[in-house]
Amino acid sequence: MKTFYSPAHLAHVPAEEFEAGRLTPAVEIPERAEAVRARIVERKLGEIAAPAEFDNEAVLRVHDAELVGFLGEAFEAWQAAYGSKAQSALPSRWPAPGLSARRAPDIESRLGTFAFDAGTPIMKGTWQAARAAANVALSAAEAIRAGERSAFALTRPPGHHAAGDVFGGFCYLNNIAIAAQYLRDAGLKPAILDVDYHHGNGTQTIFYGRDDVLFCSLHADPNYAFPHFLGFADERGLGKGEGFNLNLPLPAGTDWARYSAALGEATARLRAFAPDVLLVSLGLDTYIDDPIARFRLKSDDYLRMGEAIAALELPTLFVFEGGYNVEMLGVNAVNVLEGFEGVH
Ligand code: OKP
Ligand code: ZN
Repeated sequence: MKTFYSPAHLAHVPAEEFEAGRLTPAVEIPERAEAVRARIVERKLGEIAAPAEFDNEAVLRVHDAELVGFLGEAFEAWQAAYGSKAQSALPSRWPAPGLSARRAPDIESRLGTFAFDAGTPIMKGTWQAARAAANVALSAAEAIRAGERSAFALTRPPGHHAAGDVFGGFCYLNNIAIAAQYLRDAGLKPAILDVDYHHGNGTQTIFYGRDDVLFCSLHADPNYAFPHFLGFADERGLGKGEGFNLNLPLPAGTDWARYSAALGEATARLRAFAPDVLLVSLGLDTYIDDPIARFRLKSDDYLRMGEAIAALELPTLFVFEGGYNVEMLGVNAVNVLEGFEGVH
């Protein structure tokens, strides 16, 4: 399987996030993608290619121009307000219901309007990294469009929490949604399967009113897990999109027995949709020793996951999302890809 990868992610180095009432060390760090890259090389999974440059048009099919413009200029505006030592733009107030999101020009107002959490810093290299990740996903999508059976977009930062007009959850641009829309615009019928531990609220929101892109997600129940405000089982889509969004929230402690049963429900829905192409939001934070999550999948389970995805017999684009146990992240991610390929 061919992997697409850009070193631009190395310049996006979050230091801290605001979590549990204090600043804690960041977990969405460059070592994550590098661990996966090293394992791909070690296992000789296939070529690792640089992405092509895509212009903003493909990004703007999914994201508002206002959000894209803001992400491109936020760091400079932050330093203009707080000085050159201020290295992480993080919001600390939001236009909650009852307040008005008028998008005043100052950086705090704009940050609070466009971000939905305080865990997603905008730093010097953030925009370049996020934009390169979109190119990585688009390049992998183009490979599939041109006839490849599978491809892996080794994207960082991740994307599935970013919606058309907001960013958060370590995500700035929704890489998988941009890739899915690109394939849709090429005349294909895409379905998205999100196996990250966290609900892909951004991806859901982007396609919620549509019947031409199916979104299926297995994730930690938002009653106890991030992103808290979306991902419930009764969210089934809106208008003509009704029935084209499937959420399968799962309890803390979910192991492979429980997980694979839910995966079976998702694959049944995917089959019924009869897509031309499958896109997988590949998060590995379902791992038993993930530092921020509460599922109990083991490394071998990821081989089974890859096999279950391969059984759909669709051209498949894997897009990297979360997973924070850096030591096992490469093994777990590549296990899914090797399980898919039947090499193990
Ligand atoms: C991004 B991806 C919980 C921390 C919550 C945001 C998590 C974003 C996960 N202790 N911070 O879906 O892996
Ligand atoms: Zn996650």
